[in-house]
Order: sequence, then C-alpha cells, then structure tokens
Amino acid sequence: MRYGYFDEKAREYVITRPDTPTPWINYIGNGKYGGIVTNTGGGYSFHKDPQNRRITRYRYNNLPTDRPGRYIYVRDRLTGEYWNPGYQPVQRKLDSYRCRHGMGYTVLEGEYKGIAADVTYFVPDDRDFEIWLVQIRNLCHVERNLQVFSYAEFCFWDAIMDQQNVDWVQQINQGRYEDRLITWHPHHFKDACAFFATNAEINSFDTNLEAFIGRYRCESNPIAVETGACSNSVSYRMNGVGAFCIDVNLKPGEEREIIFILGFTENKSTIRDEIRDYLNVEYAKEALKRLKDSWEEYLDKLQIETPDRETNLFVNTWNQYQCKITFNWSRFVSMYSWGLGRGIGIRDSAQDTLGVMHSIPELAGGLIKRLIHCQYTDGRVYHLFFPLTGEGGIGDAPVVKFDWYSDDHLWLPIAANAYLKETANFDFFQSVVPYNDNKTEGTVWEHLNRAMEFTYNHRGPHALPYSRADWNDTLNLDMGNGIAETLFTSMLFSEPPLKRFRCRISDKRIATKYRYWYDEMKQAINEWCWDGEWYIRAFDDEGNVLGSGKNRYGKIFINSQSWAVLSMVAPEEYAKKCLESVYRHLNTKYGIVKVYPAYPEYNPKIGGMTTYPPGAKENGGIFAHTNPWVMIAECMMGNGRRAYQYYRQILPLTRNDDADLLEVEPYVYCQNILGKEHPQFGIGRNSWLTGTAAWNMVAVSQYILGIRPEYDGLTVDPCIPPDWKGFKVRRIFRGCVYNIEVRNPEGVRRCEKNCRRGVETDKIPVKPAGTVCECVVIMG
Ligand code: IFM
Repeated sequence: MRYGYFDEKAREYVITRPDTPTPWINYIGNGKYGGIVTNTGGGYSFHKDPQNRRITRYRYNNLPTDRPGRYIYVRDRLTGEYWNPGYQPVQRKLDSYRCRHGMGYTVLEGEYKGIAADVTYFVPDDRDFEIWLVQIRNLCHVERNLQVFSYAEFCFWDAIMDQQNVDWVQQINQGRYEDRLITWHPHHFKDACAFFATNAEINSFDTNLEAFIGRYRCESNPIAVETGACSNSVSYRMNGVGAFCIDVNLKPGEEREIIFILGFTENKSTIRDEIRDYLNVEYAKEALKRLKDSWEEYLDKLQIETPDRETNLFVNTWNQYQCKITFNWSRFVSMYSWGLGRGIGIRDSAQDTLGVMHSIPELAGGLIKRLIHCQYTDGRVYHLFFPLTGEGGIGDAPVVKFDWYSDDHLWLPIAANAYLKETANFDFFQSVVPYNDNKTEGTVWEHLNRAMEFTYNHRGPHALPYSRADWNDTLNLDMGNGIAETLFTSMLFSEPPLKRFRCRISDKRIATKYRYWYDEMKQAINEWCWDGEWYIRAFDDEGNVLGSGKNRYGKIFINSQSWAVLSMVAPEEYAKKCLESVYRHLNTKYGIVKVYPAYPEYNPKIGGMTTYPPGAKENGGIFAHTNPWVMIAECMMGNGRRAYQYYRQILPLTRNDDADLLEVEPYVYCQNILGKEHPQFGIGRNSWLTGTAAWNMVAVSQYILGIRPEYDGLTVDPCIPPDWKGFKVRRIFRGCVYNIEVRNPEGVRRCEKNCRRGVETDKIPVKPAGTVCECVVIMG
C-alpha cells in the first residue's frame, strides 16, 4: 500500500490518505524554536530545548495515536457539522485530503462539502514563534456561514514535570487574554510566557482547556466547537489552551485567510511588537517564501545527476534535509525520543556535522566547539547535554549505569578533521574553548589531544581500549573487573588524528607519538582480534571473546569489519575476507543486520543489547546507521557494485509502495529495521534523528560518487556500479562552483590512479572563491 508520493519539483512529500501506519512527520523551525508536525496535524512545539521549555503538549503512548496537535476546526453554523482539514481529531471522512511535507513547512489540505480549508505551518525568519496560515474557500454556489476554531494545548515548560508533578503544575498554570492574544505562564514567572495570537476579529476565546473541551469529552468533540462558541474562560489553574472562535461567512467562490501565531517570549511586553508584521497575511507569505529560498540555498551546495533517479531525489533533497534536521536536534526530539531525557548527544552530534559539512561548514564548526566544551579536563566528554541550560551528563541508558563511554570523545577529532578538510581553516585548532568545568580552558588542538590521550591511557590487557560501552550503547561488558575491551573503539582511535592529522603536524615529537600509537594499536588489533574469517568484537570482563566463530550467539558483528577497513588497520587479505563475511552472514534484502546470530536471552555479562528480543535494535536488527560504514569500506576496496547494492537496500523511498511493512516515513532514513530473526522482519523504527542520515550522505557523495574534500583540493574518486555510464555533480567548495562530469565509457567500477583525463592528478586543486570550475573525469 502506498500513502503518498514525491513531488520532486516542489521538494514535497505528499501524503494522500491520513491513516498512515505511524504518524508521518515533519519538523518546523531551525534548531531554536521548533516543532514536530504530523500528517494529521498532531505534534508539539518547544523553544530551544524540548525538555526544559516545552510549549505544547503531546500524549505519549496514547490511543488513538497522535494527539493532540495544532488543530483547526471548521464548523458549519447551519448544520452544526464540524471537521478538521487534517482529519484529526474529529476524524470526519473528508472529500479530499492531502498533507504536503516540504522543507521546513507542512500544509494540510482538506475539503468537505464544498469547503476547502488549508493550513500551512512554519517558523518564519528564525523567530521564536510559528505561524499557522489558514486559507478557507467556499467552492459552492451558495453563501456559507462557517466558524473556524483554533486549538493549541499548552504544556508546563518542564515537560517531565508536566507528567510527574501534576499536583504542583496544575495549581500554578495561568492563562490570560487581552485583545486577540492569549498568554500562558506559571504563576511565578511574570515576564516569560508562551502565547497564542490571531489577526482575525474573534467571536470568543478560551484559555482554559477544561472549559473548551467540556466534561467527559475530548479533542474530537469539544463542547465549544459543538455549541459554536468558546466561553471566554480565563484559566486560574489546571490546563491551558489557545482557542479562538472566528466567524467566517463566505460568498460563493470567496476565500478568507487567517493567521494564528504560537510562540514563546522572555518578555511579555514585547509580544505585540514581535509578531505585528507577521499577523499581516502578505508579510507572512513573504516569510514563507524566504524560508523556501533559504532551503534552496542550503541544498544548492551539492546537487547530483546520476542514472538513478531515486538516488538523485534522495541526495538532492531528502537526505540533505534530514541531515540538517538531525544536526539541529541530535536524538533529542522525535516520535521515539520525546524530548525527555536524551538531550544533545555528543557522539551523535559530532557525526551529524559530517552530513552538513559541505553546506554549512561554519555552523558545523560552531557545533563542534560546543561539543568540545563538553569535555572534562581528563579528555572524556559528557555523553549528552541540554541546550537551554548547558548542563551535561551521562543520560538515561537502560539497565546498566556507567560514568563514561569509551568512544564519545573520539568522534570529536573525526568531526574536526572533516571541518578542516572542508574549510582549510587551520586557525580552528588554535581557538580556545573552556572545559566543562568552565575553570580551565585549552585550544581545540589541546582538547583533541586530550581525547586521544584518554583512550590511550585507558586500555586493558590486550592493549585495546577499556569499555563500559562504545558506539553501541547497549554493549555493556564491564562487570567491575575493569578488563573488558572494545575493538570498535580501538579502530575509531586508529582513524582520525593518528593518520589524518599526522600529515598536518609540524611538531615532529607529536607526529612520532601518533605514528607509534597507531602502529601499536594496529598490531594489537591484528594480533588479538583476527578470528580467521572476520574480526572479533570485544573481550568481556572475564577475558572471553565476543564476535568469534567459536561463540554460539553473536558470532559476527558488523562494526569490527567495516571499521577495520575505515581505520585501515586491516591488511588487504583480512579486509577482503571480513567484508565478504559481512555479505555472507549479515546481509538481508532490507539491509545488513548488526550481529548474527542474535542473543536469545538477557545476559547481564553482555548488557543492554540482550534486553532486546532477537532481531530488534542492537540485538540483530538492521541498525541502519552501521550500513553506510560497510558501503564506505566496500568503496575503499573498490567494490562499487556491492556498495551501491547496500545503498539501495536501505534507501527508504524504495519502500514507498510497501509502506505498511516499513511503517515509518519513506522520505527519511530510520535508525533501525527489524532484522531477519524477528517475526516482524522489515518494520522500521526511529525515523528522522539518526546517524544514518549523515553517514549515508558521506557514503554516497564522498565514496560512491567519490567527491571528497581534502585539505588542498577536491578529490574525484568514484566507485560506482560498472553499468553506470557516468554522472554529474555540482559542488560548491570554498566558494567555487565545481561542475564535475564523470564519464565511464568502458564500464569500469573505479578510476585507476592517474588514469583520469581532464584533471592533472586525482585531485582538483582549490580554485578562487567566486569562480566556476568545469571538470571532466573519464574513468578507464
Ligand atoms: O550509537 C548509538 C547512538 O548514540 C544512539 N542510538 C543508538 C546507537 C547505537 O547504540
């Protein structure tokens, strides 16, 4: 079953029926004020931090699902019938329905008995509020007397407290009204408030949710809408709502436009000034146009034209879009992590910078410094932090508690290296950033070195990094002996400054140290961790091996194979063998599973991953985040066909017609898909905020198409399926537009070194900003 289609020209995904298997969402806002909008108008809003400053409420684990949201009710005064253009919450069957999710905006369009109503939701110009632009048209031949009601259910700003301390929260909430403006704030806050406003003449309003809904009713049949008037309630306690009732009489063919604005301010007295312009419909429409233009500018930095239309669509629009949303919100706020407890993950955000580095390198560099600020003086980092308060910590890992992860700090050099390659701004190394105690500070370079030193100084009996958990949050081997070791972190450690920065370090002593560390780690890996056909995964806290052919379960793990190649610690023979083993043991038609066979039961010696049933999440699920690492490894080994096969396997839009199985949105990557050992093989979960977005962007653009930024130029090193006759890439790099055409007349899968014609070497040198560089590369 399909629920929608891609409108390529408009860069929209258009949902044509409201009953999607899960709510299919979009994000509005730019990482400051923002919100989630679902295809039926559900979702919630927040300001800077969805945990500490929630604006509207959402009912988690609720049935019916996806409530409440930003609702518009339309009521016919003659018949008393009422409905929503987005179908929910009234659920009246509409004569036509569409949800158009675009870049930073969503439009719900519903038609019922000759009345067409659209609502467009977006955040204008990086402001601290969102606009709901309502357009309502009379398609009939007779005049229609209608009413429009709005509904925004306020939340106590501390979203956890809103659930936990109902006693306190519901005594202190205050809702007030004055001249088409509703404000909402706790009693002890005098200036800061959430607000809801309109430009229309109103019939009536409600600030109190109970008054609007009525006793023993819900959002589907609010008493106010049913009776055709709000009760002008002032809310002295309990729950709040931004509800207006507006009378709309429409002659045949007539249209009316209404603006609602929902937002947050630190200073109540400035609200009217802040929103005045945006209450003008034309001004609001211009703001929407500016928003669309800014997304075009963002996407314009990289555009591709390959023989695969679906790859083009994904890279040119949806994958890049998802990368930015993920960059904004890390893993904090989605339909799976509700903005409660997760915060901004350090390892996650460091990886997210890789997906946007080509388009917004300066913002990415800024985030990297913010992450570096989360470092302790000993070199490790918080696991996550909260953007509003700056507080950091270790997070909410289930089952097993520990105080640091072996890998978090090691993602920082990788991100910094990507920033340097994109910008060549080596002064970045010299920027001074405080440590998380705010008492001491160091240059970025010092911070990165401390990260490396921390790992080097915390190693176990095989000279591999000690581990409580690594990238795999749920592989928790530490039982108190302090000897569990992780191969993944060993490989991560071997990847960045050790090899990449070495060439930039003029200080011979440090360069020699890194060379030595790298050789030492590489030797330990190959001495202790090669299992014959693949690399093992770890040593547990009793010195037993995980991820070996000798194990009954968990024989082979994906990450030790891909990272053996990425970190270049594997000799060629081992690299080939371990990638072949991935294909043989782990690959499925929906993607590569993370481990096989999965663990059948909970095993405290292995930890959180065994809390999942076989085939789910980290226990044998298709953890999509890990798949692009295998694609990159295959490209590094010259296997374009297989890399592309892996790429297509998890490309979400290929599941558009099979949406009942995938369940989640076909326009973005999801974090995990239930694996082959699960009875529901193929179902996706945790769409949107996942490292899958950034890493697929890197895999397809930098390895399959092979356009890679280097300190001193742009490498063109494609590794494509041999039947591709070529492709084109438009890439803006350090201000120069590179129009690159790759031709593959002989059907090869990879350029041989120095074989290219059209460029002198395999690297296009840096050209002056403002110029255009035309470049033809012929594979052969
Ligand atoms: O690497 C983690 C990520 O940080 C959060 N989601 C799960 C991944 C694998 O455990």
